This record gives sequence, structure tokens and C-alpha cells, in this order.
Amino acid sequence: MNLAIFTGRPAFPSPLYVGAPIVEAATRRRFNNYMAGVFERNYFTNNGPLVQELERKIAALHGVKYCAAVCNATIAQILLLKALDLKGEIILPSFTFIATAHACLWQNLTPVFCDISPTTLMIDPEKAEALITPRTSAILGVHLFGNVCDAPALAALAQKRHLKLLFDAGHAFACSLGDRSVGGFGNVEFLSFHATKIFGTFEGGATLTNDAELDARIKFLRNFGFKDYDDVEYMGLNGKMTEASAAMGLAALPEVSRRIERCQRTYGLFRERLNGLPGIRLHPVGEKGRGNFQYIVMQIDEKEFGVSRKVVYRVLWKENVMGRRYFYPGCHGMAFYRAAYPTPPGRLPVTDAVSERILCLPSNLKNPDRDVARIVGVLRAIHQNAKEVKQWAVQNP
Ligand code: T4K
Repeated sequence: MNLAIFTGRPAFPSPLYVGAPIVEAATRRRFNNYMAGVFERNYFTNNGPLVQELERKIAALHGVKYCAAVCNATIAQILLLKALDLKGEIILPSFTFIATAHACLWQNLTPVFCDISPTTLMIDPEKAEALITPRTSAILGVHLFGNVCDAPALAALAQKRHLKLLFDAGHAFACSLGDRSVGGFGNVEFLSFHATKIFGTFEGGATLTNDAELDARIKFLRNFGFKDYDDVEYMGLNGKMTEASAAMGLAALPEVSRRIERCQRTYGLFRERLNGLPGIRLHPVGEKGRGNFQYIVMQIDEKEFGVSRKVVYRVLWKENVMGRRYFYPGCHGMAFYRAAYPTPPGRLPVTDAVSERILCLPSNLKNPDRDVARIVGVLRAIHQNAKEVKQWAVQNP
């Protein structure tokens, strides 16, 4: 049997990750040139010229008036929640990266977790409406896996109930719903430029808004709240982006379309090869607008596939295919939130079910044709040897 759990020989000699895009030679050259300028100027942070240039370009790319670049998306979210001076409760999906929930707590907001749609895997506006109370101050939608959530329905709801509307666009760089780009939905959105994103600046993030006052407040807040050299107007923090991160961003920006095309091609290869394999469903990307294909996500139906996601995940790791369970078990299922903000069992049925089935596949492959064929070969072998694989899992807990 052709599986490492039985033969001891993994399909891939070195691990394949869900992770950072391969940085192109041209990007590396441009980065070195930008950095030469940074050393020439001897100016490394505190709203430098490269940060400002990056902000202009990111705003233009997303068709919004204002962009504030910061050191990461978690800080972007903390800053914008503070800038909006939100209080009470905030409604957000539990099916997201933990930072989305944590950042709310830094503004003393109570997170109220909302279930997701089984089709989009993003916040369900109808379920969000049912969670509104007199203490609710905002709804926070999350655009996941390179798709845009139902922002128009959330906008109608926020307007009807006089709530602020924000979006975590950490996964949605350069994405759109129809022809409406991410960045212009709600009061404000924020992006992540973490190394593992389609557009990365090592660490980094940004807020996007068409509200001049809000943008100005975020920019004060990211610089300790300084109004001028000797006075602070707000309780700010240090959220500044460095010139080195901005250099990386400016160097990578010309490649974003090609990166998306490469990811889309890899996604297409997976779709082709997975076709006909029972119990595996590839999550659609870009069906309602422009997607960025940075995450290749599948759901595994244990009954049809023969083996649970939990076991598939373990076998793939043995094969050096480092899939990730984004976002298992959902924020509400993590120890801290179970203790501090317990969610009654069964209140988030779709989140619970999906987080048991989800698996993200490696997407930044050096040789996509060869690697996709081999990854899918491993999945087929698991399915074909389901009984033995399950026995192995029981014997090797
Ligand atoms: N909102 C959403 C929806 C998010 O997904 C995130 C972050 C945020 C907000 C917050 O954004 P930031 O504050 O981070 O800007 C990773 C990332 O660290 C995190 O940014 C990302 N989402 C999340 C989905 O993934 P981990 O804990 O899974 O990271 P780690 O170290 O396990 O790495 C993930 C994979 O990437 C591994 O397979 C290794 C690979 N990798 C990692 C690094 C650091 C690389 O290939 N190159 C690298 O440089 O969180």
C-alpha cells in the first residue's frame, strides 16, 4: 500500500505548506533597489516615503480614498475599533482567524458569535439580525478564503438597525463582489499583509475607508495619538509600518495579478484531479466577483469519503503535505472563549459542522502539475484503503 503510514516513505521528501507565495526574482530585485533608497535616506519608519507611496497604491488598487498602512491586521482592527469608539457588543462570525475575535476584546467589546452560511462559509446576515440587542454597536463581517461576504445584505441590516459595519478583509486583497471592490464596503475594512497572504510585507496590514475623518483618527492612533511633536490627542499605540515592509509591498505589488493567476491555475488543477473522488468538495472561489485563490479549501464528507477529516489531516502530514484546518474549531471552540464567553452547544451548528470537515491544501507549489497530481494521489489512496487507514488511526492515536 502506497501510503507513508504503512511504507514509512512520504510522498514528498520535503514538506509542502499552506503558506507564503514564492517570491519572484523580479520582486527580490525591486526590493533590494527600494532598500538601497531606504539606507540612502537613513529613514526607516514613522510614516516614511515608501509607506506613503504604498498607501496611495493600495487605495488606488481598491478604488477607495484612504488607506492607512500599519504593522499587521490585528493592530489595524484594534485601531479602527478604537477610532470608531465602539462599545457594548459586536457581532462577528466564529469561523475566522482568532485575531478577529481577540482584537474586539482589546477594545472591551463583547464578541457575539454568529453562524455562517453553509454555502459561502461566511457570516449569515439573517442569523446576524437575530443576534442584535440594545447593546449591539457593530457588525463585523469577514471575507474568507479569497471571497467577499454578503456585504450588501449586511449594509442594509446595519443601516436599518443603526449599527456600524466593518469588514475583516484579511483574505480578500484585490477581491470584488461583482464589480465592487473590497475596501469600499461598510464604514471601514482592513487587510492583512502577513507573509502568508497573496500580497505580503513580511508583517503588515492596512485600513481602507472613504471616511476622511476616520482615516485621520486611525493615523493619529497608529502613532501613539500624537497631534504634533509635543501633544497627544488620543490614547494611541505603536501601529506603524516600517519602510522595509513598505519596500516589500511596493516590490510585490506588480506581481499580484500574476500571483492570482498562478493560484487560480493551481486551484483549477485540484478541481480537475479531485473530480470524481467521492466525499471531497472544493470550496468555490470567485463565483460572484474577483477572487484571489490564495486558499484552496476543501470539505470532506466522512460518510462518502470513508475517512474523517481528522484522520485525512494526520495522514497528509505523514506524507509531508502540511494541510491546515482553518478555522477549526471556530473561535467559540477555543479554550479561552469556551471559558470567558461560553457559547451554548448547538448555537452555531453550521460553524461546528464545517469546522469538522474543512481542510486547506498547500497552494504555493513549486511544480503545481506534479505536486497536485501527487497530493490528489495520496487522497485517492486514503479513500481506496479507507478501512486500513482507519485501523491505523485507531492503533496510532
Ligand atoms: N483576519 C483573518 C481572517 C486572518 O486570517 C488573519 C491572519 C488576521 C485577521 C490577522 O492578520 P495579521 O495580524 O496576522 O496580519 C497564519 C498567519 O500568521 C496569519 O496571519 C493568518 N491570518 C492565518 C490564517 O495564518 P498561523 O498561526 O496558521 O501561522 P503559521 O506560522 O502556522 O504559518 C502558516 C503556514 O504558512 C505554515 O504552513 C508555514 C507557512 N509559512 C509561514 C510563515 C510565517 C510560510 O510559508 N512562510 C512564512 O514566512 O497563522
